[in-house]
This record gives sequence, structure tokens and C-alpha cells, in this order.
Amino acid sequence: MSSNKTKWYEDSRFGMFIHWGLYSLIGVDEWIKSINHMSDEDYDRLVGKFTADQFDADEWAAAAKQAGMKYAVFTAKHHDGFCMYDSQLTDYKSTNSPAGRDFVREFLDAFRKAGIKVGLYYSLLDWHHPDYPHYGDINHPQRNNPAAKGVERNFQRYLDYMHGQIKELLTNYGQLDIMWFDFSYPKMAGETWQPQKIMDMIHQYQPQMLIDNRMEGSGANYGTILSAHPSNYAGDFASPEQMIPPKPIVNELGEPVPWEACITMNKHWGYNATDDQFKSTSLIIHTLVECVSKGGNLILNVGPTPLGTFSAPTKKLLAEIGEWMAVNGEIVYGCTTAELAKPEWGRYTQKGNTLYAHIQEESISAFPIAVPKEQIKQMTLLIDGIEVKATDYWALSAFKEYSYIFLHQDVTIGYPLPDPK
Ligand code: JFZ
Repeated sequence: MSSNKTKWYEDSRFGMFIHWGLYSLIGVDEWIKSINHMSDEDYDRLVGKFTADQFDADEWAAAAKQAGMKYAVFTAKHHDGFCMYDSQLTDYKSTNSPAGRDFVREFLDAFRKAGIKVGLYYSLLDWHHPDYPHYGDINHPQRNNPAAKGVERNFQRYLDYMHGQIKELLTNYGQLDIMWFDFSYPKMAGETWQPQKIMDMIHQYQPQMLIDNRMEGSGANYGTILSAHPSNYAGDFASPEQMIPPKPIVNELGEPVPWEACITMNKHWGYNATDDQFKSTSLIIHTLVECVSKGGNLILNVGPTPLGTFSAPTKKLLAEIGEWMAVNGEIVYGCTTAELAKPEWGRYTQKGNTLYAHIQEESISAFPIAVPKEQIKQMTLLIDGIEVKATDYWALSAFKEYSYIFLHQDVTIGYPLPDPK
């Protein structure tokens, strides 16, 4: 449910997800160890190659800020188990690579300095830890390895390690705004992770922090966050993945639930050297406005290169989004579902008595607005702040990608479109 705790998050609306790790060096997919059934030995050779020569967290933060993103979530540990920070509980970490750096700390310092809220992604799955049960993960790289079959695994030992690492992140890195746990298979969800221990630490060390819903769920399964009686660890927001829900997400009581669509720029989370199927700038913008119009957030993913830079198409996309946001951000931040139904030509968002309209379709004619003229106090074009003089309630001539503000009163849902004179 929306609350004071989630207010900053719901007002932010637009964030950056960052998937960067050993897998980025292969440049195919963050699941590559699993997809190719790579042995630890093969995969771990990457550690010696991780130099991160061009990694500059300030550059990342500047790109996110310019794009208009208000929060960012970075992979502290992905499924491969490699820690992008100086964990005292393992040697399998970035500080032991040639880079010798604590990427989490650098990420946090730079993004905080840029005024961006910070979060860490932490994988519940761990393909490296000897006690992580490969049978629990149908995609575990060792699942077809006969040598791995007879291995004694002590799951409690893994859980102790995991809880210990979460404690490190909660206590050694200052205030964290989000922890993004990922993810739970249906048969390995909720209680499997001894989540109450995690929640107790969160309440003790980072009581303001938000968590996603994936201690119980995944991209498609929301866990109990939508139930009338969510569990203690149901999460503060739902995390639909690579899809936008058809309508605002509400719980069983009909109350809006904060949510965030996580979406890749191209077809991969981790860096892929040949994937050039980047979404267009206008598709991302439309998607962002769509999320806001349905009461949700968009967290757009970046997969940095092996050396730690943002690729050219990534930078271009972020820069173009930022140009649009600089003019139109007002229709995104602090806005939510409008009381009016979606118009044919685009989307409405709303903040208090202000209705925002984003024109997304080309048209040969004016754009009808389902608000009687008498109720519109003033109508402004966002790009230049100039008041639009509507000669009557039909006559708003508009252009694609332009946003308008209507200051109006007392609009009710489904207000009938007045008959043309
Ligand atoms: C998960 C990760 O596996 C992925 O690598 C990435 O980090 C993404 C943000 O989150 O993706 C998932 C998780 C669960 C499902 C699909 C993708 N699922 O259960 O279908």
C-alpha cells in the first residue's frame, strides 16, 4: 500500500537499474554461466580479467541525473555469486580482481553525491556458494554435473552466509533507500530464505529502506503483496518484469500498490556485445508515461561494458530521454493515474487538480479533451509555458511528443465528453 515510507519512491517514478558483473566480460548474458553450463573453474577465470579500467561512477551518476532518473539500483551480487563489494565473508569479490575496487561503495558515493537515491540488488540465488542447493534452481549451472550430485550441501550454512552478507550491506554502506532481492522460484520462496531474520535486520539498521517483492515472488509472480494480509516480507512494491501491467496494480482491497516495471534498453540485462536492438527513445518515453498513468514507476536498465563504461547507444538513449525529461519531467514526477480515461491520442497523468496530457499519436486534426471548457482554468504548453487559447473544448491543436498542463477543477471519472456545438 502507498504510505509515507514509499512517497519519495512513488514521486520519483523513473530510476536506473544497473547490471554489471563478471558476466559483462563475456558480453552475452548475465545468465551465461547457467546457459552454457560453465564450470566454476572456467567462469572464475574472468575474475583475473576484471580490470574495470574505465569505470567512473561519477560518469554513470551524471548520465542518470541528466536522464532525469531519481534513483538507481546496482547489482551488489548477481546469481553468479560474485560480489561487487568487499565482503568479509568470501574471497569471491571485486576487491580481489585486478581492479581491486569496491564497486558498490563507488556507486553509492557517486550517486548520492548527484542527489540520486540508491539501492542494491542482491541475488538470493548463488551459483558459486558450495552450499547453495543446485536442485533448488532448475537453471543451476551444476545441475547436470554428475560430480555435483553427491555433494553434501548444508543450506543453513548458505543462509547464514547470505544473511551475513545482507548485514554487511545494511551496516557498512550508509543509508540505503532500496534493497532489491532477486528472486524466488515458486518452490523456493518466502520461508525458504528465513526472511524474518532479514526483516529484523532491515528494521534494526535501515528502517526507512524499501524492498521489492521478490523474497516471495519473481517478475511474473507477485507473492502476497496484493493480498489483504500481506506477509511481513511481502515487499513495498511489486516488480513486473519486461512488461507493463494492463492497469494500475491494486491489492485485494482495491488499494493501489506501488510498483515498478523493470525494463531493458535492448534485449539483455547484462552487457551484450552484439545486441543492438535498442528500444527507441520515444518508445521508452511513452512507456514511462504509461507507467505513471497507471500509478507505477519505470526502472530502466543499463548493462555497462567490461571496462565499466556505458555503451554509445546507451548514452545516446539516456541523453535523448534526458532532453525530453528536462522539458516534460513535470508530467512524470509526483504524478499518478488521472481521473480521466486514456485518450486516443496519448496519455493523461495527474497531480492534484492539475491534469497533464502527453500527445503520443500523430493526427491531422485537433485533439479532443474530455473536460468541459468551463472546468479548464488554464491550459499551458510545457515546452514554452505559453498559454493555449482553446476557442472551444475541441480545439487543441497539438503535436506529437508535446505535453500540456490543464489546471482544472472537479473532474470526475468518466466525465462524459460534451457534444460538439
Ligand atoms: C531476474 C534475473 O534472473 C535477471 O538476470 C535480472 O536480474 C532480472 C532483473 O531479474 O529475472 C527473472 C527473474 C524471474 C523470472 C524471470 C526473470 N521468472 O521467474 O520468470
